[in-house]
Amino acid sequence: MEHRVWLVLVFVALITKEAMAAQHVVGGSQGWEESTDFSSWASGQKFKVGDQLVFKYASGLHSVVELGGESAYKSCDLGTPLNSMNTGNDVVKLSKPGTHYFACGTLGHCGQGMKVKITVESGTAPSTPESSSSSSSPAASSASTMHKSSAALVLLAALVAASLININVM
Ligand SMILES: [Cu+2]
Repeated sequence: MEHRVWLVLVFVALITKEAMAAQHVVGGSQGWEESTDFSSWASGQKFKVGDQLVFKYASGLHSVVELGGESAYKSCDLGTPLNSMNTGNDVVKLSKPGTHYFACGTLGHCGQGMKVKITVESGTAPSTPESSSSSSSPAASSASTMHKSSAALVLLAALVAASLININVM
């Protein structure tokens, strides 16, 4: 009996972890391309701390440059990047909440719209829903729905666990 409870707990922990971290292929099936509409792609995603971005493109045609802030992003100023990558399969781990700015380093591409702004929610601390007052962040409302959906999943897993235990007892 004791063992079974532990197994169930491990199972629940695995499900929860799976729900917490995700990999986002930037631009979806179109990938990192001039023709992709990155703002609509990004608006359909939820980015959490621990998630990964994957930039997929033909190496040599494009590259990935991480920009320092909003103004560089708006003006496509690629002069002082935080990071740059060019393998064609570049993985970026979103290790902290906040906004990350990426653009293509190929001349002219950023100006053509080949850039994306990623807002990362602080989704790893579900026990502090109110205290994290990220002021004036538009992500605040979606962050709370995120917490709700993860809580629902944990609850579901707990219900499954409870039913397994009950069956075993009987
Ligand atoms: Cu490009």
